Amino acid sequence: MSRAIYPGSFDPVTLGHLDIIKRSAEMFDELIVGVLNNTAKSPLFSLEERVNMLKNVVSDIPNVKVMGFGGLLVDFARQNDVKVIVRGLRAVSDFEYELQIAQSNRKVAPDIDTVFLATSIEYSYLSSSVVKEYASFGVDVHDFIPEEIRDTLRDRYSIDRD
Ligand code: COD
Repeated sequence: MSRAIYPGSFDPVTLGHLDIIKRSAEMFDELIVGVLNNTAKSPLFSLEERVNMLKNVVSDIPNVKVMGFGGLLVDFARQNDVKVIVRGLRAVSDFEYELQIAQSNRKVAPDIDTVFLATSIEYSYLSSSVVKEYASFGVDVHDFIPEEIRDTLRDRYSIDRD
C-alpha cells in the first residue's frame, strides 16, 4: 500500500493546500496530512483548530487522514510507516527552502524521499500569510480558503458574510 505525508503548518489551510491534497490523494493509496505543532512559530490557530479545519475540508476524500505532530517530520513519517513526503512548490523562492529541507531530511533519513507538486497556476500567489494579512484588515478572503472554514475565519476576524 502506497502512503505519503503532506506536512505543513496549515495556519490556516488555503485552496492552494487543498489543491495539493486532492492531487496527492489521487497518487497514493493513503495520504496523511501532518499538521505541525510548532510552539516556536506561535500560529494564529491552535493545533486543535488547524486539525479540525482540515478534517472538515477533507471529510469527503476517503483516503486522506489528518494528524497533528510534533518533533521531527522524519520521525513522524517513520512512526506511520511512510516513505514519501509531499510538498508544494509555488515559485523559485519556495524551491531554495524546500530543497534544503528535502536534502536535510534525506541526510538524516535516507529511506524517506520528498516529491514536489507544482502549484496550480490559479493558486500560485496564495499562502496562509496572505490570507491572514488580508483577513486582519477585514478583506473578504472567501476566494482564498475552502468553504468549510469560512465561519472559523469570520469568527476570528471581523469579516462580513457574502
Ligand atoms: N500552492 C501549492 N502549494 C502550496 C501553496 C499553494 N498556494 N501554499 C502552500 N503550499 C505548500 C508549501 O509549499 C508547503 O509544501 C505546504 O504547502 C505546506 O505549507 P505551510 O506553509 O502550511 O507549511 P510549512 O512550510 O510551514 O511546513 C514546514 C514543515 C512543517 C514541513 C517543517 O517545519 C517541518 O518539517 N517541521 C518539523 C521539524 C523538522 O522535521 N525539522 C527538520 C526540517 S529542517
